[in-house]
Amino acid sequence: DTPATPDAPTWPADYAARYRAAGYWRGETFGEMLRTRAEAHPDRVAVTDGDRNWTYAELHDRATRLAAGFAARGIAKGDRVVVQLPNVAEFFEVIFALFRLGALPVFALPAHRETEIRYFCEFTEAVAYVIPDRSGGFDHRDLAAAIRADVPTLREVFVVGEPGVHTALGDVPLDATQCDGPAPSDLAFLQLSGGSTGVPKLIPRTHDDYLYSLWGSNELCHVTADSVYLVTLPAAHNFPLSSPGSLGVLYAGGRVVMCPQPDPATAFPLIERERVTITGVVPPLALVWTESAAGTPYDLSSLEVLLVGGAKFSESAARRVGPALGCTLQQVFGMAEGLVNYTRLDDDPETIVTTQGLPISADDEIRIVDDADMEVSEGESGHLLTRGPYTIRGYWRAPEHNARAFTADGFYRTGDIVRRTPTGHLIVEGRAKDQINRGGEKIAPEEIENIILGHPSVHDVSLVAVPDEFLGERTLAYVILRTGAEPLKPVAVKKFVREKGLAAFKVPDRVEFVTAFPQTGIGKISKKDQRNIATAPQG
Ligand code: J2J
Repeated sequence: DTPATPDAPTWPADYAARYRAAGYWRGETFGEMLRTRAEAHPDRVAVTDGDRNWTYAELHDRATRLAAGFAARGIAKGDRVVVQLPNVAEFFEVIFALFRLGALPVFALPAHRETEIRYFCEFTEAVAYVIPDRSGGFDHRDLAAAIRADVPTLREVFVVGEPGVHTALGDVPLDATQCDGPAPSDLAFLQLSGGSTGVPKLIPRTHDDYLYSLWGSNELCHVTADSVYLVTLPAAHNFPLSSPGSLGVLYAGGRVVMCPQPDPATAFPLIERERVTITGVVPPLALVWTESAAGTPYDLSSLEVLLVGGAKFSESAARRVGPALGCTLQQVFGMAEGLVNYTRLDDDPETIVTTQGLPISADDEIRIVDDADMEVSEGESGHLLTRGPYTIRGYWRAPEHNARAFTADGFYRTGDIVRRTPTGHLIVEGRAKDQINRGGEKIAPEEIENIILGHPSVHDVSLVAVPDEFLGERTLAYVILRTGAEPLKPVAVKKFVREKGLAAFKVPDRVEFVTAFPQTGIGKISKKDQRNIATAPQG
């Protein structure tokens, strides 16, 4: 008998032993974390969502009962459950119930549509899918029914709200079933990678490693039981979840406030009403908030820290944050694969506005290398490689990709180009991976190119980033039509992508028809030349 193939590479035993000995991995699980907090301060509010205030005792009780209900419905340790919820309190009820069972949430974003969800369900052999009834004007129940009809492993769809043909979360039976929970070294969930390949990769995070990233972040972001964190970005994204995010604040015994929309008209009144102390936003939102703060009638004085990350924050915009919002800017350069860097709250103001910070851990190993994997000289820019106590050693069920994305000795190739200042702060200079960063939302060109190639009139396509003042980057699809094909309008290409059922942010912003692509010396498409052509002055 050959041993079962593990789903993902993990830390070698000597590294795991070192991370435990150093006190990073404390042998806790998410289930235990919530239980101990609920015992220590049952009546403190854990989650605020509109007029609902769930105490720690209530959240724990709900999660416990839902875990039993899920178990009664046959969800077991190791099973995958795709969770696609907007910023509602039930998000935490569901994920803590799954954590208790050792079932793995697969964190979909609210923007994902049929193509992405079908892939997550098929690839992870998910047994269940959790959705809202409607969100952002979209009815998730029909999509869920279509996927359930096609994906044989998918037995259950649970709905927050009106269930339609599915099961309401509130109707899950509540029989108390005993089950062995997960071990601290077990996987807790699968997070999504920003991606640079045809299909998104899944990131396996353990209880041990993720909990370390939380309390490590809490120290650097000064999160305590008095902190009130506003979940401004989509709750399931790694940034608002863990940097220090909702889970960091729950770890500390603080309060999490759900923000249904990130615009100032929604967020500012919530900051005033709930006395929010800390939140995290992407650069385009930071710009909008900074501009709106001037004339706002709302009292934002409770806000102490604004984290900005997910994409490069321009120095000029960074300078405006403190004065406009009356809080400390904290830049964060993180990734769902692990490594997270923060500027320190007591860094001098120049460092805060010009760098993307230092790693959480003294044991985050950083290498900055050239194309041949040789270390560059100090201060030069190069590829960022990293290894450490909360950075994965491989993606889930992706051995071929892992061979490229990790070095033989386990460093993750981030695809980011950085340089290091004499104080060790990292500055993000660019990107080597074929990924587009549209205001923090990541797009893998290959995924969109494969879809556009499915259009009968299209011979070839190349998706590139073009600079954008607001979003940082937008997308441009260069399309070569088949000889003899009817001419197409740009909108027809966009419509084609949209109708395939993809997150709206992946629909190309611009489409241009060309007869050939610029080539590199060895005959590959030169995306660099295409980006340059796109930005060259016209005429
Ligand atoms: C430049 N590029 C950045 C920054 C991320 C905290 C914050 C962000 C993420 C995140 C996260 C950047 N300046 N400040 O998970 O916990 C780009 C890099 C990086 C990629 C990771 C967190 N902050 N980036 O954005 O997995 O290219 O995580 O490799 O979505 O975003 O994307 P993602």
